[in-house]
Formats: sequence, structure tokens, C-alpha cells
Amino acid sequence: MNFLKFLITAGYVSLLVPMAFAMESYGGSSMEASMQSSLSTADKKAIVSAMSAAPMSVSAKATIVAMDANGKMRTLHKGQNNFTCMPDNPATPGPDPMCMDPAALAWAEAWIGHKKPVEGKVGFMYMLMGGTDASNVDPYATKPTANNHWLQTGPHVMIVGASQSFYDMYPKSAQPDTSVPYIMWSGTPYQHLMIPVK
Ligand SMILES: [Cu+2]
Repeated sequence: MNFLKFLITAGYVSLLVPMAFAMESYGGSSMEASMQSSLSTADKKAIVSAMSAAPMSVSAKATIVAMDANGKMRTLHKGQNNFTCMPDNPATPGPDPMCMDPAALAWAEAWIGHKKPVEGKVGFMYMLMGGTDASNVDPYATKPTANNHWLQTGPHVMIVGASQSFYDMYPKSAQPDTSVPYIMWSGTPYQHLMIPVK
């Protein structure tokens, strides 16, 4: 099954136009060759979700991974660029798929695994799906509480793993203006710069 046909079958009609463009422009045939028709419906949905995090020019060539219930990464599609895309985490309220470079992937794995990320290993990440929401003070919160400063964040990109002096250039209040760049999870090992793009 080619990738475009896979999307039609999966019912993601709204994605067809940009996807067709991406396939044409960025070497769809190799993706077609490596795309397994044996993927489950859940895996196909995960791929579409993961790819929505970045511009098609990036995500059409990215490696797609999904996490199982135990937090173990599984590769659904091996890509040809240095980006890895992960689908929405259904445990959190908003859509939060992400596409990241290798340094940001290492950072995300540290965060997910409750380990300390390497400071100074600066990474870049796309989160272009709107409506993502999270606590701005608790990296592991899964729902709003009275005092965890739950934010509604729109489409954004992120800089992770930078040094304190970098983050010191930006606002870091618990309840920031999310329409301009600000620090999320300030003062924790997982602080990062949030850059709204809309
Ligand atoms: Cu983000």
C-alpha cells in the first residue's frame, strides 16, 4: 500500500492535499517501499498524528515512533532525515504530537523516563498542533488542578537542553503570556523555551 492510499483508507481526507504535495516533492516512493500494509489501525492513526506535528516537508521524511504502555519506544516507520515524530499522548488532555531532532529526542526520553537531561545538549522540537495544554509548573501533570498553572498553548516550537543563561533571557512566571516566547517548567531539569508560531 502506498502512503497516500494508506491515508485515504485511514480516512484522513483533510491531510490528503498537503500529503500528496509532500509525497511528490520529498521522495514518497521510498516511504511507500518501507511502509508496511500490515500496520494496525491504531498504528496508522499514530503515524498521521505524529506527522501533523511538523511541516510536511519535515515529517514526510521523519522516523515515526510510538510509545507502548510501559514507555518503551517502537519504530513504526524508519525515516530518511534526522527528525523523529511521536504521536499524541492520549494520557494528556490536548493533542501533543511532536517532531524533534536527535538532541531533543534524547531530552524527551529523559523527561518521559524521569531522568535528568544533559544540560547544554541543545535540541529543537516542533509542536504545530494547536490546543496543546499542560501544567506550566509540573512536568508530569496530566490534568488541571487548583494550583498547577494549567496553560492552553497553541502551535509552537521549542528549544530544549539549553543553559540557564539562555533561559534567563525569557519570561518564566508560572502564569505567562503564551502568545510570546516563555519558559515552561522553569527551575526544573526540564525547563525549555516555548515559541508560539501563530
Ligand atoms: Cu511543546
